[in-house]
Amino acid sequence: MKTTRVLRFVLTPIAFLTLLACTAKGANPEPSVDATATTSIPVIYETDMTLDVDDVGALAVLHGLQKEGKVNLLGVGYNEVHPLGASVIDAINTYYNRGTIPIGIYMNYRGDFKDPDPSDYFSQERDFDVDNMLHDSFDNIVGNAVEVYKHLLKTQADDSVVIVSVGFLNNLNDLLKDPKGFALVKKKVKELVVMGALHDDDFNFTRHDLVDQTQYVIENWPGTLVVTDVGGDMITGETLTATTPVNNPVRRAYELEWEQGPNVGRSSWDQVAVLYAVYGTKYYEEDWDGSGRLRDDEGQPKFTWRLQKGRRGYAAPKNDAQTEQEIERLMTLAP
Ligand SMILES: [Ca+2]
Repeated sequence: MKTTRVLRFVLTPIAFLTLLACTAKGANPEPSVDATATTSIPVIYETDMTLDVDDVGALAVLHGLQKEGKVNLLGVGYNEVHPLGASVIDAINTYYNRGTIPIGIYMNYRGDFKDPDPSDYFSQERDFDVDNMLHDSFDNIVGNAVEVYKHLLKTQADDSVVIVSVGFLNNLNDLLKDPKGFALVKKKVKELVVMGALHDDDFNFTRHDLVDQTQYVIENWPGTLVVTDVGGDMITGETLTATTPVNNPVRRAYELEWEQGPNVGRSSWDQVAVLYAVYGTKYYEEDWDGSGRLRDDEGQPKFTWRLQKGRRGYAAPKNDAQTEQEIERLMTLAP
């Protein structure tokens, strides 16, 4: 509780002022667009980057895909509540020369975010933690996630944006409950890809007492929502130390996570979701039959949804080894 309350008072004014400053400067409000991005997929990445490190790997994959012209990363939503989360995301974006990408953070006004997660790769107050790596939080918007989403979506082509959620669904719940947010999602978003177990998820869908928000998003998302839950056995990030420089925050995060040191990888749930969002049926089998099932945080049945073509689906890699290799390749690409 204490952390939550402190966060609310520390982050809210900074974020609000930053958002105001960016608007007041009269700076071009258009999201950053790479010159090569004309045929690429506009993506918003929604992450809980804190406890586990596959969120870092998945952001690296998105930057790799952008380098290859396949993605235009419009912004990042942060659905955990660690006060240094935005700095870590910005440090990674800065390493890839995209430090002006807007970052939307969860505003815990209702205090409904229980037991925030700690991190091994930031917040330890060591000089070499990822939040202390090179970045500038004042050259990009850092604001309320709902406002950042609306700002990003309004300038995009209809039915074009893909949102990839690899953490909790609190930001997207708030976005749907905002009337303008809902209208923009309906008009501009092509697909939402969600990392979470199709049946009885016990982390992304229930942690922090957010199971009602999860149900709301799965029930009310106005377009296509596809779940992925494969990746536990796919270990990636093992070659970051050997193949990328010491100033790479992705490498640093993997070395610090669980205090595991160099040349050790981690499961790839979040990268699997990102790769599906961009590669689709080239690498994945889609399933539009059957159902998904949500349990509450006590493990009791709560909600069941039907899979249906174009509305609710499930996707898994056709070939785990091929997908794992592609993730490792993209995670270790130079900026
Ligand atoms: Ca995650």
